Amino acid sequence: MRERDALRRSLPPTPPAMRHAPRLPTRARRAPQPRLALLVNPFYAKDPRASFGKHVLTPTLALTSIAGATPPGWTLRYWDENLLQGPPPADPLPQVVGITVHLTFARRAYALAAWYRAQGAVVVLGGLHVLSCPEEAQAHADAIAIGDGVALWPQILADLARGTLRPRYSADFARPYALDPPPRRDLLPRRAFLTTTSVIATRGCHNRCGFCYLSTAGLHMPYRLREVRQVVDEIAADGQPYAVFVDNNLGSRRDYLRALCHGLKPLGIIWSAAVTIDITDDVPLVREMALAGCTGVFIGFESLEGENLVAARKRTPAPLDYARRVALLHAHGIQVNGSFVLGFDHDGPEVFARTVEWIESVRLECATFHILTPYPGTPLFRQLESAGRLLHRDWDRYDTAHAVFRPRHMSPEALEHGYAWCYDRLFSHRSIWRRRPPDLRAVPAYLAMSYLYKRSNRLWHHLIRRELTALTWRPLIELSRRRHLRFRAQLARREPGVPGTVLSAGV
Ligand code: B12
Ligand code: SF4
Repeated sequence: MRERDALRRSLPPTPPAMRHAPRLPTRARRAPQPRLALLVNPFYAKDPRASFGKHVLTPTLALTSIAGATPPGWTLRYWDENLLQGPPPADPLPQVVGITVHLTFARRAYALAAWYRAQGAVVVLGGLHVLSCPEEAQAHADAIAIGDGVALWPQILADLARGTLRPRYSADFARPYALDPPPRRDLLPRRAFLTTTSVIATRGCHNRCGFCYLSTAGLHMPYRLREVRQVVDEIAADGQPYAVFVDNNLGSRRDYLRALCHGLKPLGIIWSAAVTIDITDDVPLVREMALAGCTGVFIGFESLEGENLVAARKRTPAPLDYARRVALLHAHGIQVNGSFVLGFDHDGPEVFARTVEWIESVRLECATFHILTPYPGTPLFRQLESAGRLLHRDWDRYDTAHAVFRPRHMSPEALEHGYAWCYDRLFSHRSIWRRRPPDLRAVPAYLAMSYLYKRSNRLWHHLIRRELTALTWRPLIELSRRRHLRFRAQLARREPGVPGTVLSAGV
């Protein structure tokens, strides 16, 4: 306990706006404006150890996707509480408020629902947490949407207009993706995000790891692909230099990714995506990704301990071979943001130093740490619950920054302490410097990006409030894009299979 307090003291003070949702003012019941719909992304507390910048990297795609499916005749408004612009709009009062719910911000979503309902608006809740805990969500809404909101939102609005709203709507994620209309990115405050082009090409994953939300009981999410043309047109229409794919795993179907790269190449933009490390089995595909603008991949390494991966049912190459695979991505100018889960059953207190030292030794440009978190409905949740190892069900703390279960080889406090230590070490000057690219020409851009992303939390608060995110970040993106275009011209001239130096200063 004393250790934890010492850690808290070592943190710079977090601005209250990053920790607490805005107060909801008292308002009387009144007549809502017919056919006005408001879509809300609720506030969540930010972990002061991690970067505040990541919360304004891209907007949630859930709300813009639903917005795209809104029938004609409705006026739409979009509100993201994490942009720190004060309490959400209520004047005029919308007829319907759609709120997206993840478990970490479920409490805030329910508070918003109560506030809007008390004034006379109809509230619809949807999102991952509604799917995992429908009974809980039902108590807070006029209607809940379980599953694919793009299919359900038009039905909900039609029923509402007819006065036949039902309390519960369900849809799986199996309908053809080509039917989905393009997301309404025009509703977004464009200056507030690094890029408004968060985009999705596929749904699902070839894996089903026991801790992943994809293994939630009742979630039917077959691997679905969108038409390459649809995805490329959507990206081109948004006109941004950088796109972020929010797919669970863009590399699950290699033939598809190859075709997508072919379509993306002429756009001349840069992009990043989550893939599994086995993508490096296919070196020509990695090359095609690089030639198509990929400057960064987000990879769930999860653990360097093979037994943890087996227990989690993650099919992945051996951790001993990870370093070679990372080097291969680097040789193609692709930066690696690794995701690591701490607190598995085969993790002892040595896991923290071992993980960070490995990250430094292979020069991962960035990494995120997550305390193992059992999401309700997953095999991991059932396993820990039946073993009596869950500490509580306070969803606010199921944010991967808190230990919510009893780890096998350490105390919950030691796990939280180790997690915080990992971030402190990763964001230290020493670690940033140790992970610099070997090519000196790429170092200034790497340092600028690292310092802005990892060591500017106090600044981020102001940038977010004043909607300066795009303005501040954009020059670095443009620099990365230009370096990438030069790099890829060289790569195209190189014989496939010949490793090169890292020139790209990608995102
Ligand atoms: C982009 C992203 C982020 C971004 C932005 C998140 C945001 N709130 O907007 C950033 C980087 C900030 C982020 C941070 C975190 N994230 Co995140 N993130 C994602 C990611 C990759 C994409 C989300 C997305 O846009 N999906 C696409 C949309 C279209 O899908 P969808 O949300 O499921 O929405 C559909 C339906 O659910 C439904 N629906 C959704 N909302 C509504 C609302 C209404 C009214 C209706 C009718 C329907 C509806 O319709 C939609 C269309 O079909 C997902 C993984 C994934 N691929 O989904 C993880 C994910 C959502 N994140 C997760 C986590 C754990 C976090 C963190 C807590 C991790 C951390 N410690 O950093 C933080 C904190 C954020 C928080 N407290 O929620 C988990 C959530 C687990 C859970 N059960 O809730 C996920 C699933 C990743 C994972 N594999 O575990 N994240
Ligand atoms: S590989 Fe990643 S996205 Fe796929 S099931 Fe495992 S954790 Fe989920």
